[in-house]
Amino acid sequence: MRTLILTALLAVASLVFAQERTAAPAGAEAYIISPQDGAKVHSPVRVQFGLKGMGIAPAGVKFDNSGHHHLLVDTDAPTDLSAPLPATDKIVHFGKGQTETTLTLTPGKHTLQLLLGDQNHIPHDPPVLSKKITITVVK
Ligand SMILES: [Cu+2]
Repeated sequence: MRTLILTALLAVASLVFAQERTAAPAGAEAYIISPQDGAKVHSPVRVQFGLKGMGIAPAGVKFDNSGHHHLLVDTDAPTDLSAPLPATDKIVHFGKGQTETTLTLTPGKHTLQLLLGDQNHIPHDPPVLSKKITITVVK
């Protein structure tokens, strides 16, 4: 009986939890327009963000089928996508709705990936995550 109640509670909790994530429309796609995967570039690097099937809205603004970009620099997306993305030097928020940035990077290989977040910086469901690209910064 106790197990049953616990199971029921967990089911309700997961439902509530799931509702906190904003749904992404089918076919939504984030992608890095430039630089291209495998490119050799000089720092500072201009990075341009692309988005298909959704619109850009600043953080804090609730608007259907929209979000703002986060650039993952030399890191993977967090495994728990139900929480707001932290703001670190490897997870850069573009909460004003920016669609490009300029990064200062050390020489060598770096990875870049885009992850869209909703008005609360929480990735959508399913997550709108670009392909991860690798670039090489040359001196
Ligand atoms: Cu954000």
